[in-house]
Amino acid sequence: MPGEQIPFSFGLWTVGWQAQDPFGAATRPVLDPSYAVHKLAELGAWGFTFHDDDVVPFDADDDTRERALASVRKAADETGLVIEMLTTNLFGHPVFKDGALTSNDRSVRRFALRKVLRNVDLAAELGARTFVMWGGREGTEYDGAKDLHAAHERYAEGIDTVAAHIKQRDYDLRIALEPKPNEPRGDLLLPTIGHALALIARLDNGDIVGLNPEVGHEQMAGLNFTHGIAQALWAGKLFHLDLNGQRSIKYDQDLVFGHGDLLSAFFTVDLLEHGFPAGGPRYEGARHFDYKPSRTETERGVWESAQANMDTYRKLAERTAAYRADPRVRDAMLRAGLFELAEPTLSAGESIGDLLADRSAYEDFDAYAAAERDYGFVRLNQLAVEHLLGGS
Ligand code: 3MF
Ligand code: MG
Ligand code: MG
Ligand code: MG
Repeated sequence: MPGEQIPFSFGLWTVGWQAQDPFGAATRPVLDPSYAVHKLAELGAWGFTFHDDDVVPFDADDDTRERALASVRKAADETGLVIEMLTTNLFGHPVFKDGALTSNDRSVRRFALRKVLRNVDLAAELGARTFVMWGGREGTEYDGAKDLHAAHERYAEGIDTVAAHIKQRDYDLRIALEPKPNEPRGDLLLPTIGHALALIARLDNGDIVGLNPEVGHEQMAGLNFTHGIAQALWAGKLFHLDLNGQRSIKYDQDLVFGHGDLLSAFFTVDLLEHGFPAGGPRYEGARHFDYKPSRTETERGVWESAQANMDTYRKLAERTAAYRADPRVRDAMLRAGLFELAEPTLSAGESIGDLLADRSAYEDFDAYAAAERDYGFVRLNQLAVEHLLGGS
């Protein structure tokens, strides 16, 4: 990662979205991928990512594929932008209408796997270090429509096969699963970070499989994104990120980062840029945006919205740095007991027997006195709000 520069990257499908939605046609023309790469470079991005189908049409013959890829590769060379992640479109074509790796139709599952493996080879060739797998159509509208035990078996089989291929070819590549609770299916498999972590724990090749959590996806499930990525970090599984904005539990909005829950975005950036207060694992990957320029925007608004993601993130990086450095915040953190939590509950070498024998822990413990403790969490949060609003 470059020293001072925050490594921002964008999916080509974000700025390239033509803004078709379930109720209306596209409002913007096709954006040439290599043009988009040049524009992102001008705006100060560090890298970009794409689905196979973002660059190469689904039905393309080999020559067309080579030409399309050569043009994107040339754009990367000319701009110095890094192709840091690749992913596969397993949701757009009608063949995937009942899923890909978990389609009831075995021939579709085998086709999906081949599409992924081909794209894994491309990712390695282009030097990407992360391979994202979002199961956009792995799910159901009706609970009786799928054997849910078999579906999890097939999902694990599919991911394990991709991971085994990466190992067999000795690629420097890790898989990042992207959870999402629903949309486009009524219910998706691996709906949240926690569900995905539980599946990874049962894989044969889970050592190279982690997560690509998306802000809006967790918030669509009513969950706290910062808590989610904190658990993924704790588990050593935060391989990549999709940053965007979402306003509460509703359809997938894909707003600009910070245009949803701004205070939550403050603490997300605080964690990503400054780590846990008492130390611990840090996120080292790209600050990757997966958003959609609103349907109302022309090309001008597309680039304004791309810029807005980076500007907001940068401002939050500054404001959170000021928050961490503020002596009043330090005092409030001490009052809140933030650093006490890093101390193990049992002392070094203390046995369960020792704990049971420790009268001060129970028999002589004054629960009523401890209940009087003043944590001052509101004061701490108000200091965060003050910094978010521009200092005090
Ligand atoms: C959908 C998404 C996807 C994934 C993408 C990357 C189209 O809500 O977030 O974007 O991020 O497929 O794997
Ligand atoms: Mg999304
Ligand atoms: Mg995403
Ligand atoms: Mg989204």
